[in-house]
Amino acid sequence: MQRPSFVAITSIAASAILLSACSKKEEAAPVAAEPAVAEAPKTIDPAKFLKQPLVSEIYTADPSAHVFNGKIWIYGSHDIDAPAQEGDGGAFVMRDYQPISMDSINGPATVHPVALDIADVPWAGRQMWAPDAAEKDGKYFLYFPVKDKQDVFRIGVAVGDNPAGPFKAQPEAIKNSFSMDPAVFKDTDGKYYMYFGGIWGGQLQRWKSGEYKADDDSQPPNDEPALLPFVARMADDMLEFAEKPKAVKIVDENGKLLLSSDHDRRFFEASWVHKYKGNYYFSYSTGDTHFIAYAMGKSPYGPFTYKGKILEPVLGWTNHHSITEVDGKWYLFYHDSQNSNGATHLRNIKQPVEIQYNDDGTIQTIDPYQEDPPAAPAAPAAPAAPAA
Ligand code: FUB
Repeated sequence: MQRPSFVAITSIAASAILLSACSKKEEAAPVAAEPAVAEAPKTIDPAKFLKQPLVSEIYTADPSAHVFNGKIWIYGSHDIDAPAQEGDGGAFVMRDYQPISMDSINGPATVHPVALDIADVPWAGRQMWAPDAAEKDGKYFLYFPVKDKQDVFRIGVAVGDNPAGPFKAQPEAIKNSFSMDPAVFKDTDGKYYMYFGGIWGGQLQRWKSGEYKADDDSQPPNDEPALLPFVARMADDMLEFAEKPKAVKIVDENGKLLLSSDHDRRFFEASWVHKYKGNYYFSYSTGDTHFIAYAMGKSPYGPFTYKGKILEPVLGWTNHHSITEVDGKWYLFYHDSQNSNGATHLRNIKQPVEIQYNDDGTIQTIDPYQEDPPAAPAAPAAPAAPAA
């Protein structure tokens, strides 16, 4: 199914109107040209979408789904409609987290009260982005990226006795943490690993030298390997890394690292790891090409070999997901901007969709639309406005 026109429409609306997520152009690698004129938001027929918004009373994004005590818990960003701030990804000005729970995969979803507010994180400056959570020995750990008071993304952890929170933030960020989009994976041997990182607005490029350089937003040249996400095993107390973070290699079928120019396949943000039939799957967003891609490996540290796409582009600039087993089936959780008619910074988590594995362990690509892309509606309409 082809949808060039719709992808173009959504990308245009997103990037032109909304100062898109992580939208800074790289120096070396080519990116799609941005339109000169902003288009009005489009009202899209709900029937076009494969799945509907999970909740609509608030804007939600970046779903990290887990099963805790037999219930599905989703930890995501809480998007708000507020003036964009300075810098790449400045439209994402989120300030708190509200977990969502479901008793069953097709059942209704409950939005819980604020479980962590930026005001209660002593070291935080601005922009609470995509979180994740983990459970160990009856305690719940909420991992979150936020810029510190020097405007550097760090990853924090807050602890609670209940999956709904409230969570109490540690007084400082996790030592040696940097960049954003933490995802915590529990291996079958009981060890936990955090994956993290994101380029452009996620600041990963500023750490190329191993130290933070605020004025270096360049990406590697086109013919050099792309920047890589990082992984670190968690300490027993789940509050710190047990080791120095290591780069996660994503390679092609010949074992070569994906190149900086390879925007269709290279890592951008939104790390997630799951394990199925003994294989580790590292999945991620390709950012400016808007795919959820995945790579397979034999160890939680990688290397991971690129295998393909799990999800085609959705409505809105960002694409961010998680993959979780519920009652013996595997589901993709993702978001788009259906409720705001395409506003990239006002997203909604969607109902989960079951993923299908092929016999060789590869995953079938999901199209987030029911049918061919909708034509632009005749008259632009104001975005729907759930309460922030
Ligand atoms: O929600 C803010 C940022 O947008 C996330 O951290 C990225 O993954 C992208 O979804």
